[in-house]
Amino acid sequence: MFIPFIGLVLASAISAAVIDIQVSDDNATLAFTPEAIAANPGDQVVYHFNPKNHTVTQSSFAGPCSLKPGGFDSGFQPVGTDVATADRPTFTVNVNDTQPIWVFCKQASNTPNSHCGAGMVHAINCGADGSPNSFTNFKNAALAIGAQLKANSQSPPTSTWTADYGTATIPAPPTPSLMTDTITLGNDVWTTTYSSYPGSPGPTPVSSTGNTIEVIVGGPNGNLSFTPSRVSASPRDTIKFVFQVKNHTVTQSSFAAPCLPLTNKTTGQRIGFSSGFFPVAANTTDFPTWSLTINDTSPIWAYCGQAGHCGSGMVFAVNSDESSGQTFAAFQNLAKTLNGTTSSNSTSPYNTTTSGNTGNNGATPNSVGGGLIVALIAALVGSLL
Ligand SMILES: *[C@@H]1O[C@H](CO)[C@@H](O)[C@H](O)[C@H]1NC(C)=O
Ligand SMILES: *[C@@H]1O[C@H](CO)[C@@H](O)[C@H](O)[C@H]1NC(C)=O
Ligand SMILES: *[C@@H]1O[C@H](CO)[C@@H](O)[C@H](O)[C@H]1NC(C)=O
Ligand SMILES: *[C@@H]1O[C@H](CO)[C@@H](O)[C@H](O)[C@H]1NC(C)=O
Ligand SMILES: *[C@@H]1O[C@H](CO)[C@@H](O)[C@H](O)[C@H]1NC(C)=O
Ligand SMILES: *[C@@H]1O[C@H](CO)[C@@H](O)[C@H](O)[C@H]1NC(C)=O
Ligand SMILES: *[C@@H]1O[C@H](CO)[C@@H](O)[C@H](O)[C@H]1NC(C)=O
Ligand SMILES: *[C@@H]1O[C@H](CO)[C@@H](O)[C@H](O)[C@H]1NC(C)=O
Ligand SMILES: *[C@@H]1O[C@H](CO)[C@@H](O)[C@H](O)[C@H]1NC(C)=O
Ligand SMILES: *[C@@H]1O[C@H](CO)[C@@H](O)[C@H](O)[C@H]1NC(C)=O
Ligand SMILES: *[C@H]1O[C@@H](CO)[C@H](O)[C@@H](O)[C@@H]1NC(C)=O
Repeated sequence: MFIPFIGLVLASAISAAVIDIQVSDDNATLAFTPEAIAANPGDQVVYHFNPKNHTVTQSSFAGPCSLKPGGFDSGFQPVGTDVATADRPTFTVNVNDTQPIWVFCKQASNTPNSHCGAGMVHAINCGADGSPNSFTNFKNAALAIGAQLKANSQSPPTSTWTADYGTATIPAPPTPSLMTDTITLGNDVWTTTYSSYPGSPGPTPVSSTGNTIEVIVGGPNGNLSFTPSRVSASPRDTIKFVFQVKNHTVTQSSFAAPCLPLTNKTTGQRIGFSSGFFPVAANTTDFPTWSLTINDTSPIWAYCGQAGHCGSGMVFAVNSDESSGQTFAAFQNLAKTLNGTTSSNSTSPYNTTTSGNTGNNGATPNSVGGGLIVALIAALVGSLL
């Protein structure tokens, strides 16, 4: 009865391996070497700390640069350049199963100098290349967080945000956190990296086609609104705009320029969506529609391009972060302030500025994140075809 038990212990002791990982190197490279390994239950992974001041900290696939609740953490291990290799500290992780283990260095966390954001991450038993939880996807998510942290740090302090035209100060944009998720929908499994804002929906589509959300554009008695004027929508949802009598559009803008088409600040090219004009005669009963697919959870701002409509408050938002200063109401007030007939004299919710300012705040961190997200979504859509 005892003999098989001893046999088992011996077998596992013989097969257990010790796997050495270098944490940085004598050139202060921000990397673990090797970056990704496979290990069997019972194996020991020994991390060797090299000069500078690093950590071996467990994270999760969804949050590559954050301590996983209950996860392991070596703490900071400062090593002088004069310390001999044999005297450098180590940290050992015992592998208990074949589940993936995600690791990062937490030095300078949440700053533009984040080691994790520079790609200093490591994985044990991650998915194979091409699979949703591959090391490549994990490291790219960490690098995206680093890029976002750098972009955020370049944004001016709150007091200097101004509208792109006119003379109004505006609330600072919300700071998104980049999240990575593995999404399963039927037989499709993929990863997505997305900007998460407080109150924004998650990246999980309700189905491969999403929900349809109906929005009335205009309405009886010369109604100059979108109804509802703010919606929450998940990726793959469709917003179906139903055009009422008159001649409206739904055209994408930005918070800082509420009544102008969204453009690329560098090239001046229009990059946003627009329905174009939908003239609807007074006796119409069958109202034309125009649909927009939602690709991510970042805030989307839009307006009606018909003369005078935007300035009277005919604006629309998807997934605006209502816990930030950039709420739907603030956006609508800004449109009225900048394009309304009473703009120059009306009491604005924002202080108007008289000093010459650069008005160059359109290069928001959002646009950096947004471009990235669009690219990832495009890749996702492509992979599903
Ligand atoms: C450090 O960099 C030098 C020069 O690029 C290279 O020759 C050397 O192999 C590197 N050392 C390590 C430990 O990577
Ligand atoms: C190592 O880094 C941590 C976090 O930045 C810091 O608090 C600590 O003082 C550093 N240790 C040394 C010896 O530089
Ligand atoms: C393996 O199990 C031991 C004992 O429960 C635990 O201390 C250790 O943290 C586990 N390893 C990992 C990677 O979770
Ligand atoms: C809003 O005002 C700006 C600046 O005067 C102007 O360029 C823009 O065309 C206006 N937008 C609309 C929809 O009237
Ligand atoms: C704007 O255009 C430049 C040059 O083509 C491009 O590199 C950049 O990614 C664009 N930005 C956005 C937000 O589309
Ligand atoms: C709709 O409005 C646009 C812009 O004002 C105008 O060019 C177009 O002629 C209008 N269409 C109709 C049928 O009134
Ligand atoms: C709608 O009214 C216009 C004139 O205002 C008329 O020319 C047109 O025939 C009417 N259409 C329908 C479907 O009744
Ligand atoms: C989502 O992507 C599609 C296809 O690229 C594009 O036509 C659409 O305008 C995008 N939606 C938004 C809200 O940008
Ligand atoms: C509005 O401002 C203009 C100058 O910008 C001024 O001439 C006009 O008297 C003001 N109107 C009111 C009602 O204050
Ligand atoms: C607006 O101006 C008043 C008086 O100059 C100042 O006390 C207040 O802080 C300003 N508000 C903002 C949001 O800048
Ligand atoms: C347009 O007007 C607003 C108020 O100004 C109402 O809240 C909306 O319900 C109305 N929309 C429609 C389609 O009539």
